Amino acid sequence: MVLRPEDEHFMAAAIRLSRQHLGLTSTNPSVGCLIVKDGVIVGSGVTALGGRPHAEPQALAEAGEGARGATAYVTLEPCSHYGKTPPCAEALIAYGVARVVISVTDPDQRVSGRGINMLREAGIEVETGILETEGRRSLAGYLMRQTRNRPYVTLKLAISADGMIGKTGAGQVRITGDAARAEVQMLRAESDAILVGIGTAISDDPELTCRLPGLEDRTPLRIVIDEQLQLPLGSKLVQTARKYPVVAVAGYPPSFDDANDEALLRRREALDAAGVEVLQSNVNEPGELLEALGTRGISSLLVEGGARTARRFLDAGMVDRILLFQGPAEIGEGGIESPVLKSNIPAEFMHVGQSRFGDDLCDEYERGF
Ligand code: AOF
Ligand code: ZN
Repeated sequence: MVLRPEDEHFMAAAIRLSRQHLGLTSTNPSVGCLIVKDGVIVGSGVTALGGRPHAEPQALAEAGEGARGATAYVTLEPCSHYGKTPPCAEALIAYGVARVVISVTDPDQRVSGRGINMLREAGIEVETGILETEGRRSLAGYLMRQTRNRPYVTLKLAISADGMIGKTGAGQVRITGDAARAEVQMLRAESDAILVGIGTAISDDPELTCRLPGLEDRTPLRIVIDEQLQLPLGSKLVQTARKYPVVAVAGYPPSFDDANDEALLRRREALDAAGVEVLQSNVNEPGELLEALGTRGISSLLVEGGARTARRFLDAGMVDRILLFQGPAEIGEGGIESPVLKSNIPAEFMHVGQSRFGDDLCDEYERGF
């Protein structure tokens, strides 16, 4: 591997660029590409909304003749297949790029090493694995869905100083401040779907939308685990279902209780009529739901609570990342205990960073895959 001092710098910039379209490229990954000539960025591209065009042809078009002899930095191995667009590797060759620096190789079976081979066979110098940890992080949803047919799951919890995530009967309790809340809205914008349990849906009556100015349309698919279909028709979720889709996940109805079945069926019809999609899945096996979501193209899921739902996902080994936001105030009497605290994060998770948002701290933990 022949690295240059500037390689990590430009790859970091390409990764930052790729994040702009996270959650907006559907089943395609959001890839960043920079064309650099004599230390100057002459072209840049990020996978377009909806997934096409890919990043490279856009960056190359901007660079034009400047691409000849230049270095291309790409967060994912350039594709080698004729899919809905021609191969990006071919475009890099045609524009006369001399060197391609890649962070992550593509697990897509149509590509997987072939992109790199095409470039090398054309005499282009190729380096891979640059800032791979960061690159994999930015592509986590895509990589998880490609390799395991399920979304990458982030569990987000806001915890008080005494380790509580809420207060019984108190509805939404303010645990973190405005800066942390804005960060959570950003996380929503970057996710394909967001999920809560029915307990939280009833007690908090959350909207689960992205309300950052200008990013309202980046509200993810909103999912409620609702075994008995108790989601109130007057809830904010149901009331906004026609604007921002909502899925209620019902369990499989017990066949031995006709009266219960009948009532469940009526609630299902009412939700249907209100524009809520009802999906059936074994709610005790989050893996089953995740597979269904993966199949419909969801590659990142944000689990926002409550305690029971978080536990279910953790116990099933279906959490890939934990974000613990810690506020400075105590909740005290009547508090609902957090399913995880800094002191008892499951052993397979590694602490990868801490950020501050106003008076709140956010600790981030990851499990490799
Ligand atoms: C790249 N650059 O910006 C992206 C890539 O259906 P298609 O033809 O668009 O191909 C989808 C595949 O292309 C996807 O699974 C992944 O392998 C690759 N995505 N490749 O060179 C990009 N988004
Ligand atoms: Zn491509």
